[in-house]
Order: sequence, then C-alpha cells, then structure tokens
Amino acid sequence: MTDARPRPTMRSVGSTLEEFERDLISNLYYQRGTTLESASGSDGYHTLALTVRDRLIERYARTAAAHYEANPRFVYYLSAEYLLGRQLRQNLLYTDTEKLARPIAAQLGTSIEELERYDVEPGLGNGGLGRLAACLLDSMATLDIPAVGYGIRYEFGIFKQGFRDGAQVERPDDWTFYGNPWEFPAPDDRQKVGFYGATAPVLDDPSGLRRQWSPGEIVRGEPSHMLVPGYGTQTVNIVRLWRARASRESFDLSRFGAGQYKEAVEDITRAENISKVLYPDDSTEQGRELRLKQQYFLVACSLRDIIRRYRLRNDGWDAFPAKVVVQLNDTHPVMAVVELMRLLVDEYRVDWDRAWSITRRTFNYTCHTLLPEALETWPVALLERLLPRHMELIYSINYFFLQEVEATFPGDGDRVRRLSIISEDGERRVRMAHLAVVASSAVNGVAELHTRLLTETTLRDFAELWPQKFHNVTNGVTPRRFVRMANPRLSELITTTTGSERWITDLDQLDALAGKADDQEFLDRWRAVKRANKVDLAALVEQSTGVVMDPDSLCDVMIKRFHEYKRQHLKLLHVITLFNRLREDPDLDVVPRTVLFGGKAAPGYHSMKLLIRLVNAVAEAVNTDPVVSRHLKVVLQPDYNVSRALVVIPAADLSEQISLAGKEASGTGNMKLALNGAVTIGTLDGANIEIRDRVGAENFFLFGLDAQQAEEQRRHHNPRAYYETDPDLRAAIDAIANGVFAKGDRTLFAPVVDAMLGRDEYLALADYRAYMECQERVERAWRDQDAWARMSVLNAARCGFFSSDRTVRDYCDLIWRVDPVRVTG
Ligand code: Z16
Repeated sequence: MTDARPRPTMRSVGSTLEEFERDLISNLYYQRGTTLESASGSDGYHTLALTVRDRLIERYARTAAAHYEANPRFVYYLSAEYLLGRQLRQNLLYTDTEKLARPIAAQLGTSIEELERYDVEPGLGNGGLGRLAACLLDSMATLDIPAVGYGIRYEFGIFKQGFRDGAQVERPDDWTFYGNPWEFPAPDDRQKVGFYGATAPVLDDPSGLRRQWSPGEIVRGEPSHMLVPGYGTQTVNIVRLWRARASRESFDLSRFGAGQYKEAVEDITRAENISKVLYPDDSTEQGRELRLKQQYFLVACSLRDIIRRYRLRNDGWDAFPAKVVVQLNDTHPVMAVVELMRLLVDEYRVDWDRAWSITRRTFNYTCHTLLPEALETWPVALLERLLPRHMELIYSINYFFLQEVEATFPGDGDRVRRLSIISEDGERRVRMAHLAVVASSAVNGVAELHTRLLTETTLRDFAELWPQKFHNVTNGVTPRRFVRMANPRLSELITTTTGSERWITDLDQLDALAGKADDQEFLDRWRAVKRANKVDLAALVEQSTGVVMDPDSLCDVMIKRFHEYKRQHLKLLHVITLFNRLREDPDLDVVPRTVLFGGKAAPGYHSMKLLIRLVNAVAEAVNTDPVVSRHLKVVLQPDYNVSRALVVIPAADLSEQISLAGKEASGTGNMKLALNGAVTIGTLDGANIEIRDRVGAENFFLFGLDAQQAEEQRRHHNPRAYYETDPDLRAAIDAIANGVFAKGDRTLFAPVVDAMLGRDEYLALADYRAYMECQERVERAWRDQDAWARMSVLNAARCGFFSSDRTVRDYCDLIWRVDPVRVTG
C-alpha cells in the first residue's frame, strides 16, 4: 500500500529533565484534567505514573513491531496467579527516570516516596507460585524472549489481613478502586466463552470423534494488559489479564425480551462473578464450581488469543507448535489442552491424530507440589455438567492413552488403573496432573529434590513410561526487584565492589564479593548496610504493630504463607522455650533477638488461623514481660505481601526455612533472603539443599530429618514419647495447654496442643531437639559479629545461581527452545 502522504509518526518522549517535566504537566492537565494548583496527592501519583508509562509505551511499540517482523516462536505462560508487586518504582528504575522525577517532585513540594504511597500492589496471587510467575516474566523480558503472560484480572485480589484480638480478619482487596494507571484495556480483543449446554453428533464425521457443543451460557472475556519491561534492554512484553463480562447474547435476547428483568440481571451477575475474586488457597485444592469456571475462562480466552496472534503471521496448523509454546503453571490452567483439542477437532476440523500431535508438542507442565491434597481433581459429574464436550474429549484422550500404556506394559491392569486420567476409587474424578503429563512434551519440578521425589513418588508411573519427559528447573528470583529495588544500600556496595552494575543482569558477578569476605573494612560496610535496613524495618514494625525493635538484635524472620507443613508451630515452640528459660533465669545469657513472622492463612484453614492467634498471643506475652522483652521481641507483621517483603528481606539476619523435609517443593523466599545476606537455618528440603551446596555447609545452619528419614519416621511416629522425654518441649507445650498465653483459658489453644500430641502430622516434635540445638549454634555464631558478617557475605556471594534469569535460560535450553529477538532503540 503506498500513500502519497508520509505516515504520521509519534513524537518521541524525551529523556531530558525539561521534556519529562513538560510531559508531567501535560499529563496532569490532559489526562487527569486538573492543574498544579488544585492537584491532589492521588493526581500527583497518577500523573507521574502516566509520564513514566509513556516512556515504556514507545519500547512496547518497537517490541511489537520487532516481534511481528521476526515472527518468532513465542512463550505463552498460563497462570491463574501473578504477584507483580507495585509498579511505580520498578518502572522508574527500568526507564532510568528516577533521576528526573526526583528533583521535579521536590520542586513541586512532594517526593517519590510520598507519591508511592498511592501505588497499589496488584495482589493477584497467593504466594510462591504467583510471585514466581512474575519473576519469570521479568527475566523473559530482560533476556529478550518473546513472551506473553495470561492470567485473570480478579476484581478482588488476595484479602488484606488484619488482627482482632490477635485473630486474623480478612478484608476485601479492592485494588482498582482509585483506577490503575498501569493497565491498558483492549476491548477489541474480547472473546466468547461457553459453559454448560449439550453436545450432539455431526453428520459428516465417520470417526465419531468430532461433535458439536451448544453451550447453555455464554460469557465474554475482556482483556487488559500490563507492561512487562526488561531491565537494560528495549524489550517490553505484556501480561494479558481477562475479566468476565456478561455477553449480549445471554441477556439481551432471551430474558429481557421475555419480561424476566430480575432473572436477566442475575445472569449478568453470575457471568461477571467469574473474575470477581481470587481463591485464597495456597497448596490446597479447592474444588468449587466457580473455581473450575475461572480456570476454563482463563484458558478459553487465552487460547483464542494465542490463535488470533498466530494467524497474524502464519497459515494452517502445521507450524503451530513451532511458533507457540505454552507453559502450564501448575494444574490450574490444564483444561487448555482439552480446549485446544476441541478447537482443532470440532471447530477447525483437524483430524484427531494430527490435533493430538499438535497439542502434545505445544504444551509443557510445571508441577509445584508434592502434597497429595494440592493435586487438583475434578468430579466427572461436575465436568459433565459444566463442560460436557470437554468431558467427552477427556474420555477419548484417556482411551487412546491407556491403549498406549497397555501396549507398553501388556496385561498390567494395575498400572493402567494407576495411570488413568480418571480415578475410579470412590467418586469418579479427573486427575488434572495426569492429564497435564499425558498432554505435555516436558514436565518439570521446581528444585532438584522436588523433581527427584516427583519421579519416584507422585508421578513415578509416568516417569517409568516416559523418562525423557521429566526435567528439573530450579526456581529463581529476579535480582532487579529483590536486590536492586529492595536493597539500594547493598546494591550500591555490590556495584562499587564489583566495579559495575553488570551484576543486575548477570548475578554470578556476586561471586566477586567472596574475595572480600575477610576484608575488615568491607565487612564493616556490609554490617552498616544491614543495620540501616534494620532501622528501616523497625520503623515499619513500630508503625504497624507498636512494637519497638532493637536494630542491633538478631533479626530472625519467617515469612511465608501459614501452612502446617511449613511448621510455623516449630518456630513458635522455639520462641516459647526462650520465653520459659528467660522467665526461669532472668540473667540467662541469650543473644538479643527479634523474631518476625509474616504471612496469611487461608480464610477456611481453621487450624492455621488458630496458630496465628497463638503467635499473636505469645508475642503479647513476650513483649509485655519486663524481663523477657529485654532480650526477645516477637512480631507478626500484619498483611505480609510483596511490598512488605521488600522491607523485611533486606533487614533479615536469619532466614527460617524449616519445613518438614520432602514437603516444600522449592521455596523462593529462601533465595531472596540469602541474596540479601541472611543466613539460613533450615532442613534438607526444596531448594534449601541447593543453597547449602553453594554457600557451603559451614555457612548454613542445618538440622532435622531428611526426606527419607521423615518418610521412615512417619510410619511409627509417637509424638507423646518426645513430649515425655524432653523437658523443654514439655514445658513449651504445657505453657500453651495451661493457658499461659490465653489468660488462663485452657480451651482456646487446646486444638493446637491436640494436633501436636495427637498426630503431629509434620513431625515438629521429632525435629524439636535438633532445632533447639541448631538455634544454640546460631547464638554462638552471632556472638562473633565478624564471623557472622563473613557468613552473610558468602551467602550473597554464592547465590547468583538463584537468579530467575538462570531459571529462564534453563527453560529455554531444556524445554522452550526459543530464541531471543533483539529490539533496537
Ligand atoms: C504455590 O504457591 C506453590 C505450590 C502449589 O502447589 C500451589 C501454590 Cl499456590 C509454591 C510451593 O509451595 C513452593 O515451594 C514453590 O517455591 C512455589 O510454589 C513456586 O514454585
């Protein structure tokens, strides 16, 4: 197409102070519709956000053009959760505009810190899995990998946590109330998604594998996207989030016309409820119809969008797996494999075998757990009602799969039963992990131990069938957010010590710090950084809890979702033991400590909510005791989230990673803390093992049963025997049982005691003595502050491996086989 007139081009945003200021004023007037004289704090924030955002848009436009031109293979990351963290400071950093914004803000009588208070964290996830998704997106953009993240735009994210009488209270997270300046609605790319209804045969299909589905409800998915900039590169990828809206079809015609106004309004509500709220469970399966609807809604919208994008530059289906690689983040998006089969077979009339071959070459699956209760299964009866065509397709997929099994292991009926996608014991259910493995090219665990245990236990039969399908990709964290942004003081020291900022995108550079681990001047500076960070943390803690913490005390942190397998109760037994000892002997020579917990319990997880109450009650008893509180403080930081993590992590001296061995798939907080110079006290679980291998056994406080010993112990575990033979343990449990932390009420915390003395499901009592002894080793080490600083340095120096850049490279080499596309400036 030729046109006589030159194409209008966009005026470039500038990189000077004058241009930034001009754009700020322009955005204040023309986007916010206000003036300098009458602008509120919120106006100031939105104006700054838009001005920073403008600097990313240009890069995004160039990225889109480069991707269109190159027609590369794209990674499509499908995840029900993303914990992106606040955007303002990230984007100031990635556009290098902080140096412009800071003086201008000051001149206008405000500051970046003041404006950042209006920046809301999109809490669209529960914990590790959601934050991992965000770290991987960050690293993909930084490595110039063409990628799109797909997710759900929950109207309410993870609940906000408060405490009333020490008990957790949940408040809704209305995160979009003041508008979200980082989001671009794209209503033109909306999609339609069906639910319920019935299926029927089609006339011209001799195989009988094609059928037609007439859904009973149609819902619209409307996307919006947020920008995912790479650091130190021009690439800006996107994360596309779907929001459910009532579709015209379902309300205009049928009900409104028939005078059923109330019913029609209810239809709208039901449709829009699909993306209303995040399910607040971490590592537990919540089998609810609405959750299944969310999952299918996500994958149906995303796959249609992926196909739309594919067709912009490609024809036919043969090239599809060469251009599209889909990564399934846990089982939540696994219905995508069935949906692709349905689209190919029913709607695009592709033969079954060819469709299956395309599907199998397109998908890969990441498993994040070993806990049986976290492996999703859906009742066949529910699927038959909600997604009748998908249930038929699952039967066919399973039929062909089990034929393959029978051919490989003739006559092994038991194996067929164990492998089947449909479990037949009790109510028939679809095992989503089995479906994921059958339909994927590659399956990966998230740490070495986790991958090994997966192939030996949970997915053992599959590993025997297809050993080459299984891979390990150890998790990682982005050094941009969790070192550079969280810890500017440490970043400065790393930069001056390593001689450049290269470490921010090449974290192995941290290795150079090891050479300074015996340099007294360096150790002093390292310690000064940690102390300053502890002063910052103390301010947050005092403002949010009223507790005054001593920045010279050992900062002992346990930050993670509350879950029995993570064993917050073991940490609490340690705290109570210290409390008992100090009450008995006020002159006891203990190291001053601040124990900081952070984390939420799922609203329906009653035993963990009671434990939270107990943590707060113990904190109260400790902090108000005139003797004990001189040596020990205990804090449960309310509403722990990504933003608060950025304050806690840089201040930590000791990182608690004390899950029962074999239960924590990987952990990622362990990596963030070690990179910020915290020394780990931990079990041989998840990625702790790999951290210890790297930092050295002498720089890691190891205790407890290993995974194999734990397996063995569980077979004959007798918690009472530990209670009866260990006086400290007995005193700690008795204190809880006798109501010491409940004003003498012996009933309130009785369930906690019963769980410990009854089943002790996660063997806290078996590991108690080893943990106490290990904490004594911690105390001895702390008393030599130089030796401690040395350990701290070596932890950071040797953890470069845990950059999510390395994780993404591993995915590229082992699984994705994608090439970067450079975007020029
Ligand atoms: C989750 O956050 C994780 C696993 C899971 O099955 C569900 C959720 Cl929501 C966590 C693991 O518990 C943790 O060990 C791991 O580091 C993280 O996923 C990322 O892989």
